Amino acid sequence: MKKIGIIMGSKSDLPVVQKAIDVLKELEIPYEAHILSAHRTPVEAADFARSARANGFAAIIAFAGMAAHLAGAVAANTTLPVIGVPCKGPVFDGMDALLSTVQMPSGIPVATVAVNGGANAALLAAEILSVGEPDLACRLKDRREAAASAILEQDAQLEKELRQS
Ligand code: RP5
Repeated sequence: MKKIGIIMGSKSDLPVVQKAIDVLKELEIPYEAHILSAHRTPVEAADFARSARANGFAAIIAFAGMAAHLAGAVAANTTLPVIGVPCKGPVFDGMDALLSTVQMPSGIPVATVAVNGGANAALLAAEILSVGEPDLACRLKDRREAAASAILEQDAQLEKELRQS
């Protein structure tokens, strides 16, 4: 199976990145995670993106906060799918990173998920990978069904509690 690349602009993004790692591990998807910044290590970030396809990656998830141009800078250097995760910063509650990540000019797409949306980014990467991986497609279906069952159980429990109160 091909790998998912995870890159974060700073180690301070790790709590959001961890949500993605947890999902990839649960789905048994190989991944590599690196700290690579579009402004602090621009050469290394571009090198990673340029060699990603040849290095066996299927998609890249880029996490960054503030003036978050990491996902766009990576997307500029690869034709692999790039998923951007805007991370909440100290001043604008993540709105700065959201707009910086989602508002890519035409021609270089970045599939942007919610602010701090690490889990959904990993699920989207898994769905991309599952096109050529039937076993992974089954694991994704099972996960959806388990999540739906949990909600239906909660619903039944809530109904019971409300009847008793
Ligand atoms: C971005 O700046 C990083 O992705 C991080 O979210 C933010 C702040 O970085 P640190 O100052 O915490 O290293 O490049």
